[in-house]
Amino acid sequence: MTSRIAHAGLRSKIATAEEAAAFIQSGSTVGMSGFTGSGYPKSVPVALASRIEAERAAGRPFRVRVWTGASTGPELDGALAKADGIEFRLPYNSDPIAREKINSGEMSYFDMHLSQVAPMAWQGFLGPLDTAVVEVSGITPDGALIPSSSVGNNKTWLDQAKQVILEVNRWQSEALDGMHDIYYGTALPPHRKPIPLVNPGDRIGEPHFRVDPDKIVAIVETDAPDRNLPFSEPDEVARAIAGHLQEFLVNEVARGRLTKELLPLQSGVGNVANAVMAGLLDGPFENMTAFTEVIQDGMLDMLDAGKLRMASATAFSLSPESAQRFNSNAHLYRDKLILRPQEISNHPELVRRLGCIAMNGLIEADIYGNVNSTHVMGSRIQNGIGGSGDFARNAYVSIFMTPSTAKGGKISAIVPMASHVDHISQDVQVIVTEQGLADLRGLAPKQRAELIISNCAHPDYRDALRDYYDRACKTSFGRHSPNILDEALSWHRRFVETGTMLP
Ligand code: 0RQ
Repeated sequence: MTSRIAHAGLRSKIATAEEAAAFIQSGSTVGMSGFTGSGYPKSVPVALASRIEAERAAGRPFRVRVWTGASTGPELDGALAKADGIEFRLPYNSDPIAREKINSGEMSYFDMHLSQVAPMAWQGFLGPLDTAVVEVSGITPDGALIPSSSVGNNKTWLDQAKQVILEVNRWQSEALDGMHDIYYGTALPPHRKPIPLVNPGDRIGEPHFRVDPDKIVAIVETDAPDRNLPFSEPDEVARAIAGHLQEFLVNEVARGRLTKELLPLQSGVGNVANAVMAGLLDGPFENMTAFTEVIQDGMLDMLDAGKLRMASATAFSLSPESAQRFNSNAHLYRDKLILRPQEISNHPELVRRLGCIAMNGLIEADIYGNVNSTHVMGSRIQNGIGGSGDFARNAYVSIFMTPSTAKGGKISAIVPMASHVDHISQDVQVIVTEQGLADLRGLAPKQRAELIISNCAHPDYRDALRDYYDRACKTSFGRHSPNILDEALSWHRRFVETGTMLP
């Protein structure tokens, strides 16, 4: 097996995962690579988890602070959370074990806008970074690092960490080399300059990461697949949502507000977002582009079909089958895909300049169109805000989509008052459920409520919402966004007490 480490001097740093994990101290902060199940280190975190368990068994408590790009895989968040080894986590988590620890109050979690992680680290708000653990797909003869299937915050971790551990994963396709665009032009205020990107396909940086070789303490060679969850086949509900969205976009073209190329697409995480991409595959749009965070199966299909001209993102988020398909044919995508640091893929300046069409999932929306993307019943974190805020506030049009009910109909996704707000009504311009679409642009709160209740709410909850709204209009303290304070969150209380929002 040929080594992917082409720098002769760095070969002397090759170590086992256990030897590498021994460089990490309890109480320290570790910046790991990884973004939605791709490009995360796969062997050092597992070795670290074993060490944490052994230390604890010997009566020595051992926990670390973990920073990443976004969610990772079971070998990172899952293994470390299971070992009870994470004291503090940022900026995004979707691992079920870590979620339980966060929701039971055992793990602190700072859920933040993904574009803000690197700037905040540079500004010093997050504290010092002790160790970077970064997966790469190779090391060049002059010691530059060829990124892997996600870029995330790796540039920042490599620059800021006192010591660096690398995993060189030969499972990653060698054809990834040249697909990345690592921009080194960011600065802190007051020295910031405009980011010179005016098209989603512009290259403004370098293909590789720079790293100070003296900081590298260990290099572990791996051969392990990224582990993303498979997407479920779009069901009737997802297909209906995709259909309403498609109709909306066709209408926008007919009115001359968009062309057939649309504008750069941003598509969020999850099954519904993937189904929407699948829907666009059959739509009348051509030569589209994406300026987004993750490339999902649906986008790969659109690239294959020639519907999508190119996609810019920070990571892949492919099902195991699509990851295999991409790996075998990666060279075919060389001119069509660009992976960038997440501070660039999600940069508000760029999202606003390009005029992205943002499409994100939600947990619940209220009748005025405030959106909760993160908290179940106002207190249990599901995943995190991720990049949805970066895109929603700055997009050309900000669309949120969801099935109208959750948990088999026991929860309404449209509620009198959102139990937590991630996206204020001003950042929410369109809401779509399988029931229909509400175009809220230019509407005042009461007009928004009429439309959301009629078009988006499930019939099982529609009358109750209308009844609440009618009474609120008559009795509310203010009549701009009428609410009945004692009742606004009663649907959530009913669910917590009885297991259903239905009376
Ligand atoms: O939980 O699997 O335990 O049943 O939430 O819900 O309906 O499968 O939808 O996969 O599209 O995810 C908002 C979570 C939607 C996602 C959210 C429960 C539901 C299920 C998933 P189960 P669905 P999706 C940029 C964009 C924030 C980050 C973001 C998300 C699970 O889109 O995390 O937008 N968004 N990033 O049962 C209780 C409700 C519920 C509910 C759904 N009202 N009450 N549970 N669920 N609605 C990309 C990145 O940032 C990486």
